[in-house]
Amino acid sequence: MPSIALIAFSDMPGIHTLAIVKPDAFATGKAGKIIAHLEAEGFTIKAARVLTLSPAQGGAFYAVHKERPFYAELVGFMGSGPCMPLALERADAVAHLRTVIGATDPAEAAPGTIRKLYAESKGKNAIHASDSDENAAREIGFFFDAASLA
Ligand code: 3AN
Repeated sequence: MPSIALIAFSDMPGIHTLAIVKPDAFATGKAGKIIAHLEAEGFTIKAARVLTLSPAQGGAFYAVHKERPFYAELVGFMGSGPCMPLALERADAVAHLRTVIGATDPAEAAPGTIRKLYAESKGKNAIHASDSDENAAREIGFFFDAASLA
């Protein structure tokens, strides 16, 4: 259950979202470029951490994909090295970040998007982004408590 402060943080409609710089981006030294790209798009970093997800953490975060054929691959990949969850703030945060990251498959991502620039495959696709305000609140609460949100 999120704390009262976290609910207040996440309740301002549309201005918060969660990104995760994925392990492939860390492995290829692209994390800094991706963060710079996000800042250039007007996102402010409200909280950040670097961690390697345990199988339990990865499984819980992606529980919504439990029935998908790539679930085990996804959880294994997300726990294969460090990743960086970022709580981000900007007007129209969820929709704008989805546009900035591009399509799931980098081969289909629009030119200039993060996945087109830095991702290599549907699985190793450099960055996660929340897909709704509701999921943004849940996902921010998954990684950050109220005290760690600026
Ligand atoms: P998105 O991240 O663009 O919202 P989703 O929600 O369809 O995409 O998938 C969640 C994550 O699952 C993706 N970011 C990607 O890492 C992984 N994924 C999706 N499709 C595949 C696939 N066919 N093979 C391996 N991993 C996949």
